[in-house]
Amino acid sequence: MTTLQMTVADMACSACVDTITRAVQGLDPAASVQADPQTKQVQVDSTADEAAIKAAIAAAGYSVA
Ligand SMILES: [Cu+2]
Repeated sequence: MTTLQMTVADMACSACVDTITRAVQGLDPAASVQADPQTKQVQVDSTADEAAIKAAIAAAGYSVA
């Protein structure tokens, strides 16, 4: 299990959080996602590859750094 901390600057509301959570859990159903639209920080605990998680979030329409 790896903990990743990312910045998703265009995450603006709880619907964005839901979209991002679903995108990550589509990759790894066991992933834990904590996302805060205020700070733009997303923390993911997952066994999935970092690049794959970032790609899934990007595919959902968000820019991830
Ligand atoms: Cu939103």
